Amino acid sequence: MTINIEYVILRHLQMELKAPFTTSFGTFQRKELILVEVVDRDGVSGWGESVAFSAPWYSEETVKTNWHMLEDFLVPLALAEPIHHPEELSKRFSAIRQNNMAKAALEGAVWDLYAKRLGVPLSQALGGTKKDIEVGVSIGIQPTVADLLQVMERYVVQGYRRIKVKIKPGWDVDVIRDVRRAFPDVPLMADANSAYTLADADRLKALDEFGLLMIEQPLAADDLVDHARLQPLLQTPICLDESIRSYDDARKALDLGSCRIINIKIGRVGGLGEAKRIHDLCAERGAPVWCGGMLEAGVGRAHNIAITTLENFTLPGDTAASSHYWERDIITPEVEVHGGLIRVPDAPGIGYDVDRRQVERYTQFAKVFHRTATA
Ligand code: OSB
Ligand code: MG
Repeated sequence: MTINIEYVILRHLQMELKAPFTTSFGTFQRKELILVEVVDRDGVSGWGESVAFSAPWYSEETVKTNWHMLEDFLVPLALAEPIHHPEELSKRFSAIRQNNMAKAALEGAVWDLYAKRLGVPLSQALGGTKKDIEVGVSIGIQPTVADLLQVMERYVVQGYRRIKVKIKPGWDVDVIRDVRRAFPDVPLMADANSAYTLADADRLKALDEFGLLMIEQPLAADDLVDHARLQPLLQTPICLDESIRSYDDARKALDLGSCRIINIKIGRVGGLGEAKRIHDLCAERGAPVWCGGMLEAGVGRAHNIAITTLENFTLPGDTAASSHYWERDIITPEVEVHGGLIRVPDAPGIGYDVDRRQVERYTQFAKVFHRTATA
């Protein structure tokens, strides 16, 4: 197949979160995001979403650095020549170091277009087989433990398949003890977003008694070595998030024993192709994976659902319902969760319609990039 991209539209959106979301590195009140639309000669559109945040807290990328990378480097590469497969575009992008979220946003839009041209759901184009996916929910740090228990209750009742609680020094062992007392049987995990060091090993070890499914990213965002020293001290499996930015990072982490589980975020690893390669490697090595979240709007959520249909995504991911974060999402239908399951859409591409009226409502500015006449 040949994909001829005629033009690309970058839109800068701003969406208010229903409730502030707090992690060990800061609080989010709203989400700024870049929506990427690639349009081919027949007027078919593919959609991607940059998951970078406004500030460089989670990683060094931001909405502005993503816009810069897309405008000045990545979009020109996508428009330069026809594309025969999304992987060909990833290869073109490999000449540019890092900037994985910017790459993933455009690569994801081309994957959507590619699947639409094939007339198959994106999940199927990626090799996924599941018809439903199991999901959990991530709960931010709350003002009090009572607030946390109240919020948790809501999601447990709704049937989410596991609950993730954010922790940081001073909001950890005591909080998890109270949570366990209130919900003895709920599948539970904790995410530290790099808030600890090896010196805190005893504190992390104290979490062992609560039967957590895993502890996510306890140590530094760029570390594999200290995690490899920590893991043998704990019964709780370590899951890496921030530390895994590529297939090679995943390979090294598994070789070193830095973790037993990997959280795959499409943006963090540079796209659906790399996400799939990490998935395949983990399947070979017997390490389960799950799909993380970046407070995505509907387009990003749809991509997460598609990749989660691959076989070795055996643990519930963070792809909650649209209504968990948004008053009104940018896709129709919105992502719905029933009994902790999302039904995988079977329409071509991402399988949800982008609601252009909502997109316009949230768009602050946009820019169109045309193929140069000679290409
Ligand atoms: O570490 O997984 C994370 C949100 C913002 C930044 C980092 C993370 C998170 C979450 C929420 O845990 C994921 C989601 O619900 O989208
Ligand atoms: Mg995380």
